[in-house]
Amino acid sequence: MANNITFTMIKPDAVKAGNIGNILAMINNAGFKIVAMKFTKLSAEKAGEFYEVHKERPFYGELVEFMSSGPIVAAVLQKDNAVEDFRKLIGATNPAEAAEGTIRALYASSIGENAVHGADSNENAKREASFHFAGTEMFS
Ligand code: 3AN
Repeated sequence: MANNITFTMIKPDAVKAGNIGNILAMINNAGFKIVAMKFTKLSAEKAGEFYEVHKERPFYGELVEFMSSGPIVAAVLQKDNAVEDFRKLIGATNPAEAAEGTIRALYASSIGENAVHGADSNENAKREASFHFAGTEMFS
C-alpha cells in the first residue's frame, strides 16, 4: 500500500481548454485506477495551503493565483509505483522539456500553466490525497 497511490490535479488551464476527458483517458490507458475524484475550485487560501512548501519561491503568488483562478479536477490514482510512473506520464515541469507523448508535452502551455499536478513522493501523495479527500471518499 505504501507506494501504490499518487495524487493529481487537472489544473485550471487544462479544464478551460476542454482537456479533462483527454487527460483522464491517458491516465486510464497508462494503467492507473481512479480511487477518488472531484470537480472543484480551490479558494486562494486553500491553494496557498496546498502549495505551502513553495512559499519562499518567487513564483508562489502567481501559482496560488493561477490554481484558484478556475475549477480543477482532483483525483487519487492507484497503480504499482504510482508516484514515479505518474511523473513519467506527465513529463517535465516545463512543457518545452517534457518528453514527447507526455501529458504536459501535449496539453501544457508554460511552466506555470502546465496542465497537471503530480505528487513528487509517496509521503506527499498521502498528504495531498488527505488534503482533498476524506477516507470515506476514496474507494480502492
Ligand atoms: P512539479 O509540478 O513538476 O512537481 P514543482 O514542484 O517544481 O513542479 O512546482 C510546482 C508548480 O509550481 C508547478 N507545477 C508549476 O505550476 C509551478 N512552477 C514551477 N516553477 C515555476 C516557474 N519557474 N514559474 C512559474 N510557475 C512555476
